[in-house]
Amino acid sequence: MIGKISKLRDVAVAKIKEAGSSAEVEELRVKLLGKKGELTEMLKDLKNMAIEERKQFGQEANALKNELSEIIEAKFKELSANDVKKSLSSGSNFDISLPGTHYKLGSLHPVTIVQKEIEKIFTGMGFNIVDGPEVEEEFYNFEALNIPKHHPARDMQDTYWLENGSLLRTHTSPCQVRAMQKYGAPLKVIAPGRCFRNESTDASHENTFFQLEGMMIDKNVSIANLIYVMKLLLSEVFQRDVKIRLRPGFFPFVEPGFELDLNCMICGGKGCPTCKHSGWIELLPCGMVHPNVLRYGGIDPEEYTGFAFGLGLTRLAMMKYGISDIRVLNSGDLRAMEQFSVR
Ligand code: FA5
Repeated sequence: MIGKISKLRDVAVAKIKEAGSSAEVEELRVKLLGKKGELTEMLKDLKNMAIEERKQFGQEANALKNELSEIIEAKFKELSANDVKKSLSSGSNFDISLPGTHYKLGSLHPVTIVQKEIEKIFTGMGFNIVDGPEVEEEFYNFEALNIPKHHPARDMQDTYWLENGSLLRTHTSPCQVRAMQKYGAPLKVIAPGRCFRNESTDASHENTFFQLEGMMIDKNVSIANLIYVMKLLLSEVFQRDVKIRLRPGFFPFVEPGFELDLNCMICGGKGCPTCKHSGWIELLPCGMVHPNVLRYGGIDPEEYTGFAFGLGLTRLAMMKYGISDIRVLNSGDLRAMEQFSVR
């Protein structure tokens, strides 16, 4: 039996050496080592052998299996290297050493990248992410935010009305009331989303842009909590200290209300078209939730207080990535978008 093995070895090694193509080598591999291959067939005789002979035959057969596998592998490599050389020297147009066709993967939009970063920061603080409809009811966009019909505050947000009386939401603040009604207090939510205003566009205004609403309601929530969270948000997004200014701001749904402006990162505060030559970008209005709004949300203002903010997400992306004109972000121009590519 041992003689059979060495005979098989000699024949197999010679045939593998002679093989001229990968297909031939593969055929030999199957013929020798495959399930019905010659070596496998030989091993079937093991059961009829005496113990001593079985041990020796088993060892020899295993060693041959390993040796042939290695020789076959080396032959495959040798043939494929030869194929490349042949193709390069034959003058053929087909160069198999060229890399394959490269299919471009898409990349995330800068606003989406910043949105995801902020979602991570807030979910880390125990906030939930909620959503609201872009086609909104007048009640949620205005009334429930303490802006009754015919109130001059409605003029601050020129609105696209639909024929059925609904509107394209002008801000993400309607999500505040929807979240309060759905989840009650205590509440910690953020609501990123698209907003629409009938505005003429310029370097920092679009008619379609993104905001990210935030709201925290609990017992004893104060302005100190609000300022802490605003500072944390900005330092996490920019990963450095940024210059801001806080000033009083009027929004009927908060009292007191603030405007939080960011020192313009396009011009470093010197003044440019992006900041309308003021050196500051209106970014993060915020305030303590008005008792009427809490009531609309079904929450008792005697028991709970809260803060809310409405971050200009598109403007934040502009500042973070140094994009001086907001219109680039809605342009669909891949040359601009791909620069921020994070997949
Ligand atoms: C509001 O929309 C309020 N709902 C924000 C708020 C929420 C205040 C909660 C208090 C409490 P304002 O109209 O200022 O506020 O818009 C908020 C931010 O959205 C602005 O600071 C700005 O960064 C961004 N923004 C507003 N209009 C546009 C626009 N046309 N294009 C791009 N960004 C805009």
